[in-house]
Amino acid sequence: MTALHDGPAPTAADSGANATERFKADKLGGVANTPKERVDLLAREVLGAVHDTIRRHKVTYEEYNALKAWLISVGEDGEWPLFLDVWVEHVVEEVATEHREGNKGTIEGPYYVPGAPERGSHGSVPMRENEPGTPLVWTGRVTSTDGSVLDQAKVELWHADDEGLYSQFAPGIPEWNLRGTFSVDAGGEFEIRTVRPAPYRIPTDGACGKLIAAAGWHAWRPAHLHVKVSAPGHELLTAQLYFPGDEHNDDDIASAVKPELILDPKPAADGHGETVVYDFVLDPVPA
Ligand code: MBD
Ligand code: FE
Repeated sequence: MTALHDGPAPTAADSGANATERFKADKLGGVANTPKERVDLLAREVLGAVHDTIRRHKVTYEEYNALKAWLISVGEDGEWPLFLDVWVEHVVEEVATEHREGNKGTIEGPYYVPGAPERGSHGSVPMRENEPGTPLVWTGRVTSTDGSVLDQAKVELWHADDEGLYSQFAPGIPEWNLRGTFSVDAGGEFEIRTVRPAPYRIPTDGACGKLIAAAGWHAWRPAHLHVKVSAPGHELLTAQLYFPGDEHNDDDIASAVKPELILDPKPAADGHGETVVYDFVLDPVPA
């Protein structure tokens, strides 16, 4: 595999620190006003589940201290965003979107950055010269659940490179590499040129990696494209698209694969890379 970045190797602490800063910058505004009754209910139930587990399995002081040490290291490594998005977010997403009739979504994960460069309705995602990976041309259309064309829709795309690394979270990659914002044309259609991402392995040198090793789990997510699809008067769709035959589609560490999100790419007519069609259907904001 071509190593495109020279300089330091990616570390859990680097990507964790960046993900933590990203979260503070983008999302902290929305967390202040949880009502006291909700905090009381949820905190009591979660702690009750912990207490039940301790009693049922007769958790020892050694185990309690191992947990304490590990929780401290999650913070020190900046891995709270990674930990929560890998092992908790999928259920929050399930509950938040269960009313929808349009496209299935899935988790956002820790590596979204708002404001990626605009590339029109037919264009290439920002990429390096000789960006490694199979070229992929993706065409699609955005409609509402009633079938009407959403000609003001936007598709934000971000994904890992052919080494499984994300720009802005691993060192030595151009800032907006493989991150772009696309509009649609008058027919609600877009055409995006990118490359296939590699499967993603969550960092093994941080706290989440320690948990995975200690529990005998694996650290893999299947290869995936992240998207946010928006249109006026419609609910924001956050999703990921997957590739058929990936061995981790059935045991994603982040439990974020749904059958409706698996693409069906075909070899390109010119013999160079692949083409794929995938459309989106957005739900109107409830009245
Ligand atoms: C990812 O790339 C990702 O999408 C998720 C959900 C968690 C960790 C890394
Ligand atoms: Fe991802």
